[in-house]
Amino acid sequence: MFQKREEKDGSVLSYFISPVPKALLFWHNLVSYPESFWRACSRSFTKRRRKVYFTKCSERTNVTAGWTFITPFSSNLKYTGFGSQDILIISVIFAGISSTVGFTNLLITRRTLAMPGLRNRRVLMPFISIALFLTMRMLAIVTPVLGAAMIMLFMDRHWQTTFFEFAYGGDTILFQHLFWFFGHPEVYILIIPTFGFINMVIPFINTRRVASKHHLIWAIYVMAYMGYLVWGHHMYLLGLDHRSRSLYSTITIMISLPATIKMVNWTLSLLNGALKVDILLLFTLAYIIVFVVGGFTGMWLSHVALNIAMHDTYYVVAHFHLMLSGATMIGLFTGVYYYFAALFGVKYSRLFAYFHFVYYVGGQWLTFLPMFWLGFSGLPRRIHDYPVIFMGWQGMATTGHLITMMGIVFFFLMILDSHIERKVAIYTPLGNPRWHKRIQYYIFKIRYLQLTNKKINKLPNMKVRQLIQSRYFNEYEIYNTKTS
Ligand SMILES: [Cu+2]
Repeated sequence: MFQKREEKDGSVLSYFISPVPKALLFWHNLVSYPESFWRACSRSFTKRRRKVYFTKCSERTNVTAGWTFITPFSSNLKYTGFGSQDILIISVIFAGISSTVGFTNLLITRRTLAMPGLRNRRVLMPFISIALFLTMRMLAIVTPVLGAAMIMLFMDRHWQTTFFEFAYGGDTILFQHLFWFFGHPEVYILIIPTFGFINMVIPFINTRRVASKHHLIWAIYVMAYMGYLVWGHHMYLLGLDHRSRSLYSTITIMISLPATIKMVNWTLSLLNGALKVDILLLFTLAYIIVFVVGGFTGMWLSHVALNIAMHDTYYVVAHFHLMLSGATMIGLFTGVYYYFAALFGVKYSRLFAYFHFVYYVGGQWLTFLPMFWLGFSGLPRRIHDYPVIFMGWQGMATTGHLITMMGIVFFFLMILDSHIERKVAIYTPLGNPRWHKRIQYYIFKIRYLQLTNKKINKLPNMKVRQLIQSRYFNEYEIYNTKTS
């Protein structure tokens, strides 16, 4: 339409020859045809437009397999040519080697250098150590599976094996089983350390022990071990038989039990304490709320019948990112604020930490709540365009993401500002509650000795005084204020 009208008024030649700057000619077009504003911005030249078209299409053939390496596309060079897919596979193998070196180091250190008699679930270990140890063991189980799957994929592409090639006796969906056997425990590997952080932070902000810490430890163990049995809930629609699907669905729903135990314990711990109103408390509350919302939306997805309706919609994206970029990141930030004095030697800047909290958490809600509605409306995921009817919610989600990014900027500004103002860290929470208790005990003991010595010194008889002092105190604990 744009082209036709331009030809009709005969301005095509003058467009190329005239000394008038092209920008001004654009202006003429914009004034004449206001409805073609965005066209003038993005499609000013037909050639350029064609180039963009080809670029996008060629990129899309390279990434057809997606980040989950969907197999007929990722395992055969005729779908994804030599290039980005191979780089992706090799980099995943390298990352696997890297994490293998990491967890091997830590697990062997723990096994060989721990003090005699240390057991995993004994309460004197800090929660964060228990959580990290558990994630190391999970990594040790699932990383080799992913590495093997990646090597099989690479061999299918370049060395004529047919692990995933149906025509030659391979199994196309075997890869998805291997991938999600890694993929589901992986999200638990990401979030279990934040359980450890929150378990550590709640007694600190609350000046009260966390409720039933054995159940909290038990809950993360159960979540970790059950997490190996539910990978099929990512594959409800690829042709699993219904018995398997109900099994995966049931176990997935069962995982909500330990998760609920954790939430209830944390909420009950917060009820009866003397709360320190601080950034840590804000982050902890946000963590609990975001985790609960993300978990409940996950319960919907775990159900087979509902999942058929919601599979590959924005609903899944919203649930998943509310758990990861929402709950996990908020938990990590909680850990950073908790250990800030130990990490940097100064206290964090409260003002910027508050801005960080408000922008990050607010941005997360603004991003992912609209995505739930978009998913209910049936908008599929992994698209680069959408019907204009969804523009309102999409705009809200985009705004939310920008606000989240401002939150990240405030996080770095917080680190900068706390180093500029250099406030003295009065306490250094090193993560061991017994440390605080022992300091408190010494303070109490010294004060007690001072007061009792003062009373004893008031006694008139020197011999009685000395008798009592020698009976109840050792030589270092006697404070003589009188000499006679
Ligand atoms: Cu999963």
